[in-house]
Amino acid sequence: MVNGLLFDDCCSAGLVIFLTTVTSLEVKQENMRHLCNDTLVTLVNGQFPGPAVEATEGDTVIVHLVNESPYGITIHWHGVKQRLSCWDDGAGMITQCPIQPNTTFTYRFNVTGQEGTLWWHAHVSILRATLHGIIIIRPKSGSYPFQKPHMDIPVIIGEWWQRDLMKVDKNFSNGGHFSDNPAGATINGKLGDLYNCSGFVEDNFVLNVEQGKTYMLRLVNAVLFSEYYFKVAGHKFTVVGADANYVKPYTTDVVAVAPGETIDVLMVADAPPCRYYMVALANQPPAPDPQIPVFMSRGVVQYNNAPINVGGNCTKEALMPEMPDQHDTLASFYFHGNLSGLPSNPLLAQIQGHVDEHLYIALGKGSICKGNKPSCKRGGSDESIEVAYMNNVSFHLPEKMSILEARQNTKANGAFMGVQDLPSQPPRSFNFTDPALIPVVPGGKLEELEATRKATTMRRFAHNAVVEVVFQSTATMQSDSNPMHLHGHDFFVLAQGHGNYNPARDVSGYNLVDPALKNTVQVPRLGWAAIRFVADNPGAWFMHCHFEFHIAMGMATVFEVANGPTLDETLPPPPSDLPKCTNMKE
Ligand SMILES: *[C@@H]1O[C@H](CO)[C@@H](O)[C@H](O)[C@H]1NC(C)=O
Ligand SMILES: *[C@@H]1O[C@H](CO)[C@@H](O)[C@H](O)[C@H]1NC(C)=O
Ligand SMILES: *[C@@H]1O[C@H](CO)[C@@H](O)[C@H](O)[C@H]1NC(C)=O
Ligand SMILES: *[C@@H]1O[C@H](CO)[C@@H](O)[C@H](O)[C@H]1NC(C)=O
Ligand SMILES: *[C@@H]1O[C@H](CO)[C@@H](O)[C@H](O)[C@H]1NC(C)=O
Ligand SMILES: *[C@@H]1O[C@H](CO)[C@@H](O)[C@H](O)[C@H]1NC(C)=O
Ligand SMILES: *[C@@H]1O[C@H](CO)[C@@H](O)[C@H](O)[C@H]1NC(C)=O
Ligand SMILES: *[C@@H]1O[C@H](CO)[C@@H](O)[C@H](O)[C@H]1NC(C)=O
Ligand SMILES: *[C@@H]1O[C@H](CO)[C@@H](O)[C@H](O)[C@H]1NC(C)=O
Ligand SMILES: [Cu+2]
Repeated sequence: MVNGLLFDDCCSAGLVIFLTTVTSLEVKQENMRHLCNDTLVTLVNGQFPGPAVEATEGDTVIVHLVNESPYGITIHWHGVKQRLSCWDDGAGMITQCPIQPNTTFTYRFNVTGQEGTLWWHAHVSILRATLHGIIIIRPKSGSYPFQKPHMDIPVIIGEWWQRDLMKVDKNFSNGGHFSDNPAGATINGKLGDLYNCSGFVEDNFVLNVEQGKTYMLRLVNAVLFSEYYFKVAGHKFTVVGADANYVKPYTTDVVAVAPGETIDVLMVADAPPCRYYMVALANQPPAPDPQIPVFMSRGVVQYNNAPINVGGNCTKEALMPEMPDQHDTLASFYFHGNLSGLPSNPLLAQIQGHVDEHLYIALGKGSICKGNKPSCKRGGSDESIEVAYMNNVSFHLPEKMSILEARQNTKANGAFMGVQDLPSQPPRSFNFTDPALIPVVPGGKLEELEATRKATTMRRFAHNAVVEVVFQSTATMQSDSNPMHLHGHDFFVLAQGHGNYNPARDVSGYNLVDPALKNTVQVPRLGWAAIRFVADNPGAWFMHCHFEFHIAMGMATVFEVANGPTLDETLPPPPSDLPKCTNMKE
């Protein structure tokens, strides 16, 4: 058994984990100085981004979380399948109550049957802006389905916020405020030289490369808001993995990575030995959607033997890549459309045949009256607030007990805590993707959002049920895309399209041969995406949009998966030190 600290040359101290490792993450508030301002932020082990968790497939990971922050915290291991360990999933009020200030909790889980890049982040909730880090799972055999890269490089795209995030969260929960924006974008915690103040220029992330060598860039989008395009001037990528699943190698010069997604690419250092910018640029739908500032961070790829100043064939300035337009969302559509999986996955046969459950989920926005009043003024009035919904129900996070604890306390099929069924389809069909329905911000016409309601919703699936979900983005949610994330399972992405989903036309286009396996699907703006998975992991699994303001506004539900007939298909009882809601002081 070996464990130790390793400083990889790119960013932060990592924890190397073989077999079993006990490691500590200490959550604390500290000041960090950027853009001429000290900002109080919540960090793990004083680092932004937080430390890497590095493991080998099949390992058991044990993490002691010490919470010295003033907030209740949970940590979600994003994309870790958590087979039979739903209690350790770290979804606040879904699988546990928060770890209270000055208390600790130990997460234990296995990383079995997955290889590649995942990440961890706080799941209560907005604090994940600074509480996140990469998870790297390397193959046990040491061999990849492609030539072993010379080096692994985490590339974590983040945002730097100079606001009180708890207040921002409150604003989101009360309908969203377009003034609540980050101060800038970051690559591995660095804002880069596009950001400066009073003559002081922010540091770039610098990647030193050796000519002829192949680097695996492990991209993580950890931001609260936007999908990002990523390019390196003068270089191409071969996409080899997404969400800790290998994909059929796909060559491109631009990567699109949505919040919650991870993309692994190989980059050969085969350009003349100069300096090249790597750029992360946020995209956004065009007007009439309300516009936020352009967020762009850049780092530098520097060849070891490159002359720093003029000399040889290099220009003085590093070369800038030509980025897609910030309003060009088609580049994302094509990038995601070109991802396909390796056809060897054993679950593939199961989803090719009979489907047990069909869900068609419209992702939209409505309004509710404040203070439970039966009627009120809408259309931007103070009497109502805007909320996001799935099939016209906006998710209400339980307050007294976690869903999983309630499940444990209830007999097999009993109802609990007034949890309602998420409808299988939108209660009323309308032209979901008609741009005329895009609510326009103040200054234009007032928002006219229909009434909706808030409830804690769930769908219950029999053990091993084959589930199909079609997500429909709607114009009521502005014309945003929606990165939908499921806990506890990977799913196959069968198809995506623009406009309204139409089964008579679209089912025949499903890819049942080599679909990509993911935990997050980017549902295109004014479009749809279809997924299937086998509900084989008992527990209560959060399913939500990974845009922070959408989840804060209620775009979420829970998928409950029944225990199977045998012990190794049954969720064990909770760990004895699990923070119980009954012990919480509010
Ligand atoms: C950052 O500091 C500058 C100079 O002190 C100040 O003008 C600016 O308002 C600050 N920005 C934020 C977001 O606090
Ligand atoms: C995780 O792996 C360990 C070691 O193989 C095993 O003892 C344990 O039961 C596994 N845990 C789960 C939840 O499968
Ligand atoms: C946590 O402990 C520290 C140090 O003992 C103390 O200053 C702080 O008030 C405690 N926080 C809470 C929320 O109890
Ligand atoms: C929250 O909304 C209020 C009211 O619109 C606004 O004044 C404030 O700047 C917003 N953000 C924060 C962090 O409070
Ligand atoms: C500061 O940033 C602005 C805007 O990106 C840029 O025009 C200017 O040249 C920068 N100044 C320095 C000193 O880098
Ligand atoms: C500079 O470019 C020329 C012509 O492309 C090439 O022959 C030469 O090897 C290059 N020199 C360096 C140092 O890369
Ligand atoms: C793959 O990308 C190419 C070029 O961007 C695009 O023309 C094509 O439609 C994409 N394929 C899919 C299935 O999306
Ligand atoms: C939905 O709206 C779009 C855009 O206005 C329009 O092109 C399309 O025909 C409409 N579809 C239906 C079924 O009315
Ligand atoms: C949503 O439900 C409300 C009642 O809660 C109803 O008034 C409204 O018409 C429904 N809207 C849609 C789009 O189904
Ligand atoms: Cu969303």
